[in-house]
Formats: sequence, structure tokens, C-alpha cells
Amino acid sequence: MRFCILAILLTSGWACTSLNNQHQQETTQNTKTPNIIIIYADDLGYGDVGAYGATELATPHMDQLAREGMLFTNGHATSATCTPSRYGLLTGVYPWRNKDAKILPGDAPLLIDTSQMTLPKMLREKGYHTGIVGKWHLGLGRGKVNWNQHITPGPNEVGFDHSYIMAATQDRVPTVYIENGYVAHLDPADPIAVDYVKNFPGEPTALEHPEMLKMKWEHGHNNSIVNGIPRIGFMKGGASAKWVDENMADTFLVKAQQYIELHKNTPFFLYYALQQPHVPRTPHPRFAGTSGLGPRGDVIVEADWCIGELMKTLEKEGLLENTLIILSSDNGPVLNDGYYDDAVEKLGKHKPAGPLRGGKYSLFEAGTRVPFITWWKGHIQPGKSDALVSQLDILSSLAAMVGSEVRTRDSQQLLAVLMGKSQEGRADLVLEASSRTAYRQGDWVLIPPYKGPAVSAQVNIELGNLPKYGLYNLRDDLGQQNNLAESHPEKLKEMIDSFATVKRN
Ligand code: NG6
Ligand code: CA
Repeated sequence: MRFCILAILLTSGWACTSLNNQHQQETTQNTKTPNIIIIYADDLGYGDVGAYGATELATPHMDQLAREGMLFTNGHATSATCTPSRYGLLTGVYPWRNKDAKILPGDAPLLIDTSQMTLPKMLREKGYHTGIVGKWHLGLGRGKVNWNQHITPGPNEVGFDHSYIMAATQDRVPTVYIENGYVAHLDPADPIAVDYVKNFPGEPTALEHPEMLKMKWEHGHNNSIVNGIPRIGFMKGGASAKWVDENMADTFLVKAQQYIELHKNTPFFLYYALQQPHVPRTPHPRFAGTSGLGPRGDVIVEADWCIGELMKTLEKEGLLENTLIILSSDNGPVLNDGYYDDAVEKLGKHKPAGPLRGGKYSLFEAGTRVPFITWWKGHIQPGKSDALVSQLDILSSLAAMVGSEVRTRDSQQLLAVLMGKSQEGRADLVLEASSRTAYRQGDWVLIPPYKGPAVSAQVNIELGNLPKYGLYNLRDDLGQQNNLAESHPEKLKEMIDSFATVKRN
């Protein structure tokens, strides 16, 4: 009997230690391999978020992430347009190294080499389940895509276990969702055809049928009409598969929530690539008119709501303490990007670029300096960081976190910075806008001379095309108003030399 009690005590004691060990192991496991969600807005500007100074627009959920996490004042997208930025984010390689990394049409081939290292591949090697929901815009297939069959290669071939995407942009055909390489809800009897050069006989275009439009085009965007909205590119068929623009935010949100619920028991990486506030801006009727700034403001409010709903899902599933969130945007803001949608007329006092000069497409700061927030309950202490960081750095930094040796060419390991434990960011960064590059080092920015209009006639944004070198010191001149190239010849030379060295390497 005595023996028995002793045995029980011993056994239960052992069980207890074992449980403790297991718990400890799980805790270390969790602190090394939390779930990771990158929430990536499309064209959201530095000044579009309350936490970054917006006063005319309410973004309570983004603000909450900023308040409880690290807000980066010097966080950069890799490029001032979408495709190259996403390329940089997912590969950790500067897009200007790849001549094809430009805004892609909806029928472009896959831009990322399937043998190339990517963020989802690196995480998958470390046991993550990986998913993308939302905007892709990195090309699909190898050339002529047959949209009625398995569309490959695509996200699933560059590291994502699961994908639910739009191929390119909301304003480009094909206007359908693609789930793991198959067009969702496609009726084989009504096959899809896509062409970016010529229309299909008998299909209405915006040029010929303006009476069919519920949203008018201002520049470009005058090809096929889908859901009363004129698009870039021509498309035929696929009626049952076509998205309803006003439901897109809800659709992607639900897919993102389902992804989380399905994979809550493994570490997961979710790339939640929101389509807002890119054109065409089509808020759900619940949000139409809510911002007072027109549809552009409304879809930012809608995107913010989606983020709040996603957080609720994390809370409901008990994942709040175990999920690292990075919120950012693929490039800076634009008002008129090709449709008449009141973005300019109803802007009022709102400043989408905040204090920065330029916007989307621009080499000036507002092209690439974007909202950049990291959040991880209990692991990232609330704060603000002025460290220079790029979305390029996410790959190597997260690799370090999960214990992976992977480091890619241009991605710096800045985990401590992203976690708010160090202010030692990058020493320098190459900025890109439509294949033009500029160079940041410390507080200095060098913009080489480029031919081309100073201001884009289409989008009315200062592009950063200067007749001579531009040299700015952002410490005293965040708005880049004072070109110091002539008054600081030595600094100019030093910057030109450093830039040449960096681009050679
Ligand atoms: C431009 C489009 C613009 C937008 C952009 C891509 C025209 C005239 N303009 O070519 O509306 O779609 O491409 O934006 O067609 S991005 O955020 O995906 O880079
Ligand atoms: Ca974009």
C-alpha cells in the first residue's frame, strides 16, 4: 500500500514535471514561431491612418494596432507601385534587379522564379502553413493562360499552401477570384477569355457604351465593362465567376477568417492583401458615404473595419497572444487613379501623404514611405520607432525569429528593430518608382536626374523627375522642399559614390 502511494506520488510528480516541460517547450515554441499575419493595404498613404496623423478619417482598428504595437515612422515599401513592392516583400530582393518587375497586366506570366526563395517558402520549411488571401499582382502561368483550367504556376508554386486571390488589380481583368489555381464558381459552359490587346467581337467596351457605366473612367480604364465598371483589358465569358466589387472586402475577409480558423492549430502565415483603397473604390453599401471623403475614404473605413473583424476572429480563437501582425501598404496614396470617384472633390482637409511630398508613382518620400506597424501582444511593447526599415527586411528578420538560416540578397535581418528592441535600422535603402531609383542614407536622400514630367498629368502627383540631382535632408526637411545639391557639393558626391557602390553590389 505504502509502495503504491509512493508510486502514485512519484508518477504524478513525474507527470507534473513532464507537463511543465511540455508547457515550457510550447511557450518557447510559441515565442519563436507565432502565427504571422501580414495585412497589406493597396495604395494606403502615410497620412491615411489616424495613428499617422489623419484627423479627417477614423481608422480605430489600425490605430489600436499602432497604439499597442510599434509604429514605424520610417517604414518603406520597396517601390512606389504595386508589383515591384510585392516582389520585394515576398522575395527579399530589390525589384529593380528584375527588369520585369513593373506594374503587370492581368495576363502576365508569374514574375517570381519558382526556384527562388520566398517568405512563405522559408516559413513553410519551418513548419508553417502558408496562405494568401487578396491581391496577387505578381503574374500567373507561363505565358498564354487558359483561365478555364488549372492556372499554374502561381502563388501555390512559390510557397503558398493555400491561395484565394484576384489575379492582378480590381481594375484589371479577369475580374474573378482564383482559388488554388482554379477560377472560383466558373461554369465550364461559359468559359473565360482574356486579352490585353484586342476586344472580343460583340463584347461592349466603355469607349463604345458609356451608357452602361455606373462609374466613369477619367483616364485609361475604358476596355471591358464588368458590374457597370470599366476595366483595363478585355474579357469575355465567366459570368457566374465574376466578382461583385461591392462585396469584395467581405469576401476576402471571410476567406481570411476561414483560413485562420482552419489552421489555428499549426503555426500559420497569412498574407492578407487587402484591395483597398486602390481603384475602383467600391465600398459595400454599409460603408458608402460613411467617411464624408467620398469612396476613397469609405473604403479606408471599410478596410479598417475588416482589420477589426479579423482581430475579433483571433480573439475568438484564443490566438491574440500568439500572433505577430505586420500592417503596411504596397505604395503611397493617389487620388485620381483613372476614375471619377470624388476622391479629389471630397478630399477636404485630409492629407493622404501626411507631411510627405509626392505620392504613388513618385520618387519623393510619399511614394514608398507608408504606414508600417508591428504588433504582438506581450512580445512587442507599445512604442514608436524612427529606425529606417523596408518591407524587404521582413523575410530575413522573420527567418531569424523562426530559427531559419535563410537570408536573401537585399533583406536585412532587423528582427530586434521590428520587435521594438533596437532602434538600429538600415544604414541605407534604394527607393524605386516605376524603374527609377533614388538613394537614402541616414537622413539624406539623393534623387538622380530623370527625364519626364515633373508632375504626372494623369494623376497630378509630383513624380520626382528632376532636371538635376536632388539632395534632401529629411531630418530638417521631411517635405523635401530644399534641394541641397548645390549648397552641399561634398555630400552630393559622397551620396552619388555610395549609390553607385550599392547598385553594383
Ligand atoms: C496604372 C493604372 C492605375 C493602376 C496602376 C496599378 C491606368 C491609366 N492606370 O497603369 O489605375 O491600376 O496601374 O496600381 O491604367 S498598383 O497599385 O497595382 O501598382
Ligand atoms: Ca498599390
